[in-house]
Amino acid sequence: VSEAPPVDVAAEDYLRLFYTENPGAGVLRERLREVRQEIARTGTYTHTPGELIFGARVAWRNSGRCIGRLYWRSLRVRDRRHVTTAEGVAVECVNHLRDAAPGRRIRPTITVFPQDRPGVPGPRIWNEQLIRYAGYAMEDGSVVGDPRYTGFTAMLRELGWPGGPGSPFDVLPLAVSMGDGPPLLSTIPGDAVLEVALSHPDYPWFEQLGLRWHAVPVISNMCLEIGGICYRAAPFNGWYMGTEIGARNLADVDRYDLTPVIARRMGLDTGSDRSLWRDYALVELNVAVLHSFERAGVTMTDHHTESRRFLTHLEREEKEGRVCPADWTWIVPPMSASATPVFHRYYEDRLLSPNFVHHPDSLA
Ligand code: HEM
Ligand code: NRG
Repeated sequence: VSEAPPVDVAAEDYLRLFYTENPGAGVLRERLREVRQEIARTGTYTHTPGELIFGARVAWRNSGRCIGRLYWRSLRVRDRRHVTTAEGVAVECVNHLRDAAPGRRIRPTITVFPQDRPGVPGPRIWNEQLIRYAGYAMEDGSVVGDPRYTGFTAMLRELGWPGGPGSPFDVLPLAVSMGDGPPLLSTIPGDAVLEVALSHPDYPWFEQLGLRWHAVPVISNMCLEIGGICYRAAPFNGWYMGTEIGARNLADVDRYDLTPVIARRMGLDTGSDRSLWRDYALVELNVAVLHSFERAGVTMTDHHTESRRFLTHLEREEKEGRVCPADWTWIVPPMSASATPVFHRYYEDRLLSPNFVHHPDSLA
């Protein structure tokens, strides 16, 4: 792991990029002088709204793990750098949820909260995503809910969360702190949590499994890094690709582990790996996810469409003369990999800035 460059070097690199790609923005030299002065005076500097918007979009463009980058230019940026209390951050997170999916049509959106300044750390959102389901560890060793969040759920209970009703899909409260202080817990109002109940086009029994998932993935524990500035609280969302839910969240053995349940309901021979019962069950689970979101009118993509779009994006980036960093192990979908075009090639992967980064001390 290499050391991060000093803030003035990172700032200059970013401002060069900004003025190169936004020729109408003005004169680089003048802005550089201003920024250097602000750094000398305060130890940091403040992005203009235009620098923030472009920086957030390019951070998405540079996210080598994201297959959804074709529409990076359309990212909506909610500038909430004036919000300085944990209560205010929680309120704006809820507003983000409402604003990102008006009428069930999801719009890629990021909300940016105050940056870290010397002696004045910005807010932290402890949740991995704004909406996640509790995992309750039972005495018999089983888990009710999402096993990925048993530790986080237990921590919230120690911090005073009484727990939800105990369903497999209890939405966790938000935990927001200013710097490293203790977090404020707030319940997300039900009307801000868009969810889709799952049914299958051909299996009437599927609906009785009582499965559901939230419509909007809002990653909230990554740092938006632009020109040496850390926005530790900058939750962002696009829409789901069906396999994230159907081939991972509901299917992984250490998550909801539903393939055996579905295979048995389908009457498959689960005694032999070679019957490929897991594969049949996975396909039907993924059919159900795509069908249910479609029926509910909620934006979602499938892995074939998104793979094609990603290759279009790669081509466009190359035409623009840019390297498009991509991590094969994340880009290739978790099912039917070789049936998608992204499988059949290699990519250049590079760590470019701006970007979204995981800080080692993030809790979730
Ligand atoms: C990762 C799809 C929008 C930034 C991913 C992954 C998928 C995906 C499938 C891999 C997730 C996994 O395997 O767990 C999409 C789709 C979008 C979209 C379909 C629809 C518009 C966005 C937006 C941003 C973004 C708006 C940021 C502004 C990222 C980042 C990762 C990622 C940083 C890596 C996350 C990590 O390291 O844990 N995306 N994405 N994506 N995406 Fe996107
Ligand atoms: N796999 C995770 C979400 C990761 C990001 N995926 C997106 N991002 N689609 C899950 O919750 O299943 N996005 O910003 O749209």
